Amino acid sequence: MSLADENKAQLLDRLAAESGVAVVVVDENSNEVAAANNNSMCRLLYPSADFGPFCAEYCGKAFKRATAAGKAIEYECYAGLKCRATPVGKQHVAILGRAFETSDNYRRATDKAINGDWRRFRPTEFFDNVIISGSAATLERAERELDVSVTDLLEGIEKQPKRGRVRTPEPEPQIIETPPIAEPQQQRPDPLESSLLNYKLPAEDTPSPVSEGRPDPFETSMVNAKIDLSGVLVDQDLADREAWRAFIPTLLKVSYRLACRRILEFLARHYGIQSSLWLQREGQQFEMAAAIGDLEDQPVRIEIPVDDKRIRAAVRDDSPIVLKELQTESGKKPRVIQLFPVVIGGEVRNALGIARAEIDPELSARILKFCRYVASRLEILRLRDAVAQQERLSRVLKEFNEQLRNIDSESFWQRLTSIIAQLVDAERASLLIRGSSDMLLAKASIGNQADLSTYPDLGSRVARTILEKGKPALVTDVSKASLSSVSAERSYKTSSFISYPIVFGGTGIGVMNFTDKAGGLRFDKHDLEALDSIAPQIAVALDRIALRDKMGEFAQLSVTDPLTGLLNRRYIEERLSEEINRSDRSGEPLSFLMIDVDEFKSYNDRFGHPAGDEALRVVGSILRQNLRGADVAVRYGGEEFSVLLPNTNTEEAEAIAERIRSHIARTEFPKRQVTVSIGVASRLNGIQSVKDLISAADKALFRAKETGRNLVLVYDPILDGGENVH
Ligand code: GH3
Ligand code: MG
Ligand code: MG
Repeated sequence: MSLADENKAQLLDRLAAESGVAVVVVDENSNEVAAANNNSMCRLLYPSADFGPFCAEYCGKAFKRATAAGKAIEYECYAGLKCRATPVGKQHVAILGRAFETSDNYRRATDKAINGDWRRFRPTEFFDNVIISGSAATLERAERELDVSVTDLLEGIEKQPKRGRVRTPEPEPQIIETPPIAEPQQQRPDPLESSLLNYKLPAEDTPSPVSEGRPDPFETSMVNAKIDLSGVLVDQDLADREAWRAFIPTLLKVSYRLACRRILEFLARHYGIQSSLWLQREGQQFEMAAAIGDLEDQPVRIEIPVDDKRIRAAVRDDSPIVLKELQTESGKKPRVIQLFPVVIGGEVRNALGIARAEIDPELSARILKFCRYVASRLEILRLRDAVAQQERLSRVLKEFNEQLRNIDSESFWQRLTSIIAQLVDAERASLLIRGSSDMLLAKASIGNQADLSTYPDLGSRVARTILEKGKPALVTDVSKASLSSVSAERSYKTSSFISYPIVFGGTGIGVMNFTDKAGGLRFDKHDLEALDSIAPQIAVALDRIALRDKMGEFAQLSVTDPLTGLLNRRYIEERLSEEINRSDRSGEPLSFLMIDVDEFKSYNDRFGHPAGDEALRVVGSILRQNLRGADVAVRYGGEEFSVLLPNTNTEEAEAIAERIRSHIARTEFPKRQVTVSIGVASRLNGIQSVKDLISAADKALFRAKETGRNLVLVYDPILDGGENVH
């Protein structure tokens, strides 16, 4: 490596490390000339025959677009990754990012990798370095770092600066910002609690007449909204103003969730509003962000959509909407909520609900002004928290992927559980795995005083139901849910929990439970979303570990070959049937190689049996060097070997076989050159049994021998069809 190359590599590494995103430099032919912290998804998708063409539409055009624009351009690629391409010097473009900016995009990607088109990639490789970045600011910061010196350095290393060549200017390309593909909103399973109260507009409620001559708050820009707010302050009485001023700084110190609650507490203290709720906009609906007093005890669902004309009318008139309780216990008077929509930047973002039948107009006006004053600050908190949540997801994923490499460590389960608990801020968490005879076994627990493994019939309350249904449960208040009471020694600090199933190939294989959310808060749908984005990876990890444990049992039997240290034929036959079932369940491909040493009889005849043995040992070690984590190499017998390649399609298997063949062919053996012939077979339609798969690989191997040896051939139903070769 030349000095310039070394500098360049170090520089990119530093930049990538500081920004936490990928930094990839491409030349005018879209070749990646340097990369640091590249996204593992891109490493696999970019060169692949099937997905490369999609990448070509995005990163493949980054050079052209960014140089034509003469400045940084941004795009979100088909994989949902946010990228910023910026020219560095005249002959390179740096692509920064390759990062998920929303957990929704990330969830879509994991879904595709586990259940969809990207299933062919090995998940541990695919997710090895997935980058999640909370904000566009990260990319901008990284871009600023690509300063003049970087440009100089990159330009400096160019072998042949193409002087004198005039580049024909490309027509200004249209930069298309692809919005993430809209998917129907996932239907959340109903929380276990059944006692939600529904509030709707009463039928007799008539929309307020639209007042004339007032500016429509929906049209007000952000700037105007600020001016309005200061105007509001001027005619506010001093006590109010002082109190608000003192209150705001305390708000900015806490999380968004807590801030919503603090607002309600302030209203209680300052205006004597004992029962109230704070709603936030989610799409076209209002969702509960916080509640105090009577409304806290009884969860409330507000069913009026944000764009309802009565909401607009209420905004124009600065007056609340009166909502009546839909269902009441018989004989009870329906309760009433006064709902105040709160506009920020010309949009209804929040609403305050007050549980009162009547409200004094003067008080109502003051409260509304307070809400507007406070809501814009709250919006900042919400955005800050959203970014922090992304960053946390990113950190947790990194740790999670690092842990996957320590799969053999004793504390693996414990650490994994603790990492996932951090994601949802749970102080207590447990991981239960379905063992033999469907019993749930505790694999790890965090923050539990009691030893879970001593519990009789563990998980019978909730986890078992969740496992069967395969759908998570979010319980905000356990006392309202129809569950049998929890034994006292478990003494949970808060009344909210999540029970989340881990499903692989349609089967529930485990359950994670989270309780005691930090700060005494309740779990909410954002926690579920965070778990959704990591769940497929947990499933794959669990499945792999379960398999490894099973293999541990195999190891007790005599399944290793003493000469090469590889596993033997007995093992591979057992394992193959296991993997075929697995491939049926998960839909993952599966390939098998049959390898035979060429002309080995003459090797023995010339150099003796011990020399032959030594050569077989070398072949065994070359096999081992060429395999990936989940692959299994065995000595099938004599001078025959075989390799099982889980989650590997024919194309990849052929490439692996070719790597093995050429590695052996160029290795110096002690006596003379040794070569092998390899037959490749994959589980396609028609190949169902272990026997058929082995036989197909065998036939391809036979053809390789006939064709001239030192060769890899893939099973072909036409060429290799017909009678068995043996
Ligand atoms: P080809 O496979 O290319 O058709 O020719 P080949 O000479 O390898 O033919 P074949 O498969 O019939 O011969 C296998 C030879 O491998 C027979 C035996 O001398 C040798 N062999 C088998 N097992 C062992 C072993 O455990 N140690 C040693 N040293 N040699 C073995
Ligand atoms: Mg043989
Ligand atoms: Mg042979």
